[in-house]
Amino acid sequence: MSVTWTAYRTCPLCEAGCGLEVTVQGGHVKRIRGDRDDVFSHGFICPKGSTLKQLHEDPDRVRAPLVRRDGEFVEVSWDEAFAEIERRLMPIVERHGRDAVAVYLGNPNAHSLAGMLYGKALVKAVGSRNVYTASTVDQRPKELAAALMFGGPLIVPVPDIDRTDFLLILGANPYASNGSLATAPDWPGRLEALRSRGGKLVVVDPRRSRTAQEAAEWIAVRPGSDPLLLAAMVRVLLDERLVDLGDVAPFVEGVERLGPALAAFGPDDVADVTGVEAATIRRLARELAAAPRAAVYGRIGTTTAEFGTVASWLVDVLNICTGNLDRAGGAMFTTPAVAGANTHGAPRVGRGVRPNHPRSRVRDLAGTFGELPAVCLAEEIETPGNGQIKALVCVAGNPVLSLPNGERLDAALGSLELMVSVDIYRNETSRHADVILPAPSALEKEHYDVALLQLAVRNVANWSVAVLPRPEGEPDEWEVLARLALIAQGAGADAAPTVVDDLVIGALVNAAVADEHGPLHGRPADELHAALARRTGPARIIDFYLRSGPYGDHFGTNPAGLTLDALLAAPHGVDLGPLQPRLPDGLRTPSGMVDIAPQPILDDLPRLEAALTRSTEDYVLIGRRDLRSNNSWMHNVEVLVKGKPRCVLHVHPDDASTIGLVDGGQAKVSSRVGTVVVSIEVTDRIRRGVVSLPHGWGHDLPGADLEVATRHAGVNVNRLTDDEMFDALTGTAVLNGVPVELAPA
Ligand SMILES: Nc1nc2c(c(=O)[nH]1)N[C@H]1C(S)=C(S)[C@@H](COP(=O)(O)OP(=O)(O)OC[C@H]3O[C@@H](n4cnc5c(=O)[nH]c(N)nc54)[C@H](O)[C@@H]3O)O[C@H]1N2
Ligand SMILES: Nc1nc2c(c(=O)[nH]1)N[C@H]1C(S)=C(S)[C@@H](COP(=O)(O)OP(=O)(O)OC[C@H]3O[C@@H](n4cnc5c(=O)[nH]c(N)nc54)[C@H](O)[C@@H]3O)O[C@H]1N2
Ligand code: SF4
Ligand SMILES: [Mo]
Repeated sequence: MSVTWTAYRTCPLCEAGCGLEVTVQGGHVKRIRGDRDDVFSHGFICPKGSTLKQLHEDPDRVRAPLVRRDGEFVEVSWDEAFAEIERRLMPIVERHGRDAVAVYLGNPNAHSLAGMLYGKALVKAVGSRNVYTASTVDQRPKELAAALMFGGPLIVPVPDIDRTDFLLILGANPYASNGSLATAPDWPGRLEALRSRGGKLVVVDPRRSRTAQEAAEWIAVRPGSDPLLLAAMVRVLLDERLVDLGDVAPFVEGVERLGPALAAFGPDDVADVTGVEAATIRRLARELAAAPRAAVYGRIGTTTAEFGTVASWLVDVLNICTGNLDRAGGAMFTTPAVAGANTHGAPRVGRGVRPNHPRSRVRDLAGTFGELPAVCLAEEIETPGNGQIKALVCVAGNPVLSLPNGERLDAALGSLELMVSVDIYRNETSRHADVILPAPSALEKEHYDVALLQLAVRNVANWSVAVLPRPEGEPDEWEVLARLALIAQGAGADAAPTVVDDLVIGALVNAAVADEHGPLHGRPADELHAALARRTGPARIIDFYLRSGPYGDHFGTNPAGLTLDALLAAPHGVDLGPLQPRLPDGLRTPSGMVDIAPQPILDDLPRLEAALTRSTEDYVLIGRRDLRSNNSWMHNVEVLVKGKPRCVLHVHPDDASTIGLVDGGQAKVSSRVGTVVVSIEVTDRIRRGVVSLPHGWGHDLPGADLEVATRHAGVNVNRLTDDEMFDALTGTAVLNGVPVELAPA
């Protein structure tokens, strides 16, 4: 007899965090559908959500540690795998120092308890300056702008899309991506609701994306020129005396510096380069100022671009100047239940950002928040000298497909003395590993969206239990990271992962007890530890975060408050209400004010001014996402890749006829760093002079073990993107707006 039961959990695949209803029968997943009772997603699900079943059952998923012996991967026990790592890693540390060991943390770390709660401990234990993450091919410019303006990389205002009247989106396509740095299940439904309550959506994108198609207005900006468009809009507000800071006025400093800083960027100055008429820019600025409640929101198209930080800054300058910061229907700050960046510590007190730190060894590029730009990874491996990378620990990352100049990086990874991958697949990147340590499948893990719920458009809390048990003897992913940390620290391959767990919780408890402004100030640490003692691992940490957070039970002093037990009793999540104004107390800048004109960003404006006179004759390449892809790693799921190939180059009909490209034919696309040959789709859904190719494809490399993906290989667009193109302030890669040459193939 097989028992049937239903589990409710949050989908960990993208930032939307939809609630799933998982039916399990006889230990197997029978069906996954949207959880209609989920407090945030109300049953919404995209085509990827139900494929957690296929991912779990994928025969290619790595299920036991693999060690490379004589060029072949062989399965070994966990103890053997860790012993192998210790045996090979420690001599590298001894001979070359800690900087010889690099860490790369990929995107799924932001979606996992292991990555969020123990990733830092691993990085600290390795003790190297060579720390890289997917953030520098993604949102880092927004994080730097937020840190300078509001006091922390995660103190990012999110568009209050459920209550706004006017939403200006630049470089995001939530109909495909389901949103990013603005957590909301069912973006499409929320945008439709905006429209039906009479609101207006305007989309700025070189492509007529699905989101642009649904908008009242599509503005086909030239790639990379968003900051010019945004600067000109600010100029219109200033020139026409439309600036009105609203309730946050007393907490904003530096407004008087905007005018002089942006003098060169009037609508007439930027019209040619942006491809947007001056009259349109003026009208947009006026509409934004006139809307009762409005929000400006920029994403990947604005951050992975040459002036990513300037563009990210200007998005919020517009929000502030139109009185929309921190008000309902504007751009607001979440009050997360767990690990909020500004829900503990002294209000309006912060340490500031350390600019231009650390510096990379080879090119002397600026790092951010203790990380080096991912565009430096290949050269730091290739270039001999003190500090050269000899070993790499790659956790949940696929840099061969996700970083610019992928071919160079592919070769560089092949030259390492040691590479360890913590991954669920032997793919384009982990095929270079000497040891692959598998993470459990998502269904075998507990979950809480520690990072993404900090950026949610509503305050919610939701804990997910593991749906399926881990096979006997298989460690959880946090234990894998903890054991790696212990090895790197010199504690040995046999040290118990609980040592790291105890250190992590101990540090959190101590900090909370010492926090004069927190609810646990002065409480005996022992008492708190005793109250948490029923649990270990991520569950204990989340319990602590919940209980010490803004809605918590504060270990007894607020008995009705949140605890992990309370979330366990609420499998569809707990709704904590719409976003509330957070200023000024939520600020963590050294001045205690919003810095609307941070000097490091103003210092980058001469570079932007130089771009005003730049030639616009080159063809430029941009990316795009598809609802059924998830970066590089879900192409081994048949139901998601079947049908028409999606890795095709979009070309405007006029450009196609000029170059001699035909729909369904092939194009040779070349950039400074490489060439690919790819199928063409001729479409007017893209502006002239721009071509688009999605990332995450190119599954034709030998040594990977991806049966389905190999049959739908596509090409790696990052063989065209250039590791010498980056946002000056953060080193973030330019993945949109790469000059290319096109020819029929
Ligand atoms: N040209 C271009 N390039 C881009 C982008 C673009 O728009 N254009 N986007 C960029 C962005 S936004 C991002 S975030 C990066 C992503 O860059 P990466 O994070 O480097 O790459 P992913 O494709 O997300 O690969 C995730 C890896 O984690 C593995 N994995 C999946 N689940 C788990 C898990 O639970 N545990 C572990 N240990 N491993 C797991 C997968 O098998 C895969 O190898 O790509 C960037 N690259
Ligand atoms: N289905 C699916 N969902 C995903 C992912 C995925 O791979 N697949 N990846 C996840 C990740 S890691 C992230 S970071 C988010 C990203 O989420 P989004 O930022 O919404 O990502 P995209 O869908 O790529 O939308 C970016 C848009 O920017 C446009 N664009 C390109 N260049 C420019 C430019 O210079 N200016 C302007 N204004 N627009 C430009 C592109 O045409 C595209 O429509 O999505 C997440 N969700
Ligand atoms: S939108 Fe994102 S979170 Fe929701 S089901 Fe799809 S992949 Fe999962
Ligand atoms: Mo991303």
